[in-house]
Amino acid sequence: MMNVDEAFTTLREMRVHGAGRIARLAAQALKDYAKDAKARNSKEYWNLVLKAGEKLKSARPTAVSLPNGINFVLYGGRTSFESGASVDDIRQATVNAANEFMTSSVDAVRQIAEIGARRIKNGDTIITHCNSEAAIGVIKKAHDMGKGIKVYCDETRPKFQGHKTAATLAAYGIDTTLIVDSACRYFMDKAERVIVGCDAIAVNGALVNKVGTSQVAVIANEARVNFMVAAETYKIDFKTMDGELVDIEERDPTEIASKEWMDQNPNVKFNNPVFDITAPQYIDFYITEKGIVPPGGIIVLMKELYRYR
Ligand code: RI2
Repeated sequence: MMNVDEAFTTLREMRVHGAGRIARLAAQALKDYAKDAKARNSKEYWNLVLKAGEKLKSARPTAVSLPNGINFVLYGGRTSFESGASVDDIRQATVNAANEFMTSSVDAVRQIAEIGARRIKNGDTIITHCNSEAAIGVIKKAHDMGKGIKVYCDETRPKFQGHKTAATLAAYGIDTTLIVDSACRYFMDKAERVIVGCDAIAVNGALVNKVGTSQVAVIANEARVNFMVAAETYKIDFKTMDGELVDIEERDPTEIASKEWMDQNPNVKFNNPVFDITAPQYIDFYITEKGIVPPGGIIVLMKELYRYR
């Protein structure tokens, strides 16, 4: 059990990362809060829950799974609140929605693994970037199916989440090689497929994912290597439908240079965006829990899921 402030700090400091995991952690924290919050009446109770939800949503700006997960939970509670229900009934509706979100999020990762693994052929060499639960699920499933795959993992500066991916895949018995990000083009000639995760999907089918993903996609396109994205549908960013852009999280420069080096080089400026945008023309398809979707099909999914925005 984690209170809202602790969850906020855990997310902000990236002690838990990965778009799916952060959404589930936030949904769990909101559920725990909703379970215990004390109020004299429904309006007061609902305002408290809304405020807690807003705080959690603000912990990280880019991974839209976070606001979408929270909005799903709030949708459950709000429907009950707007029907004039008692505090206890709204409480129960909010808790139920949180449980539903967490269960369906885990299920989605499992379904994506099943669907995506069928797109991997025997003996494929795969490149992956960063640390994505959904992408790892596909790779593991292909291995379980006896496809004899080999994986190159970009180390993924600045936080080296690729090390985590490499450790996970190697421990699972998969032939795994860690490479530096700048060696990606060198190894692309050896690959048949790239598979990455997703932090957000825009209305035009563009992918927002860990910085460096767009370079990998352009290189894959040049080498005619299949580029696939493993993405749960709650990573669709509804605000892009109204023309809003996805905020790109800029993190502390100490992630890319030491304090000591900065002091020695006071005229050097720093930029540390942690996500970038891959244009739809570089993406072959998204693997979602609802099936394979080309970038141009994202708008159809958006319309279907719009009520949770
Ligand atoms: P899953 C991560 O972001 C990476 O960008 C990764 O590709 C994406 O979330 C999706 O991860 P961060 O939280 O939901 O490490 O597939 O900044 O695990």
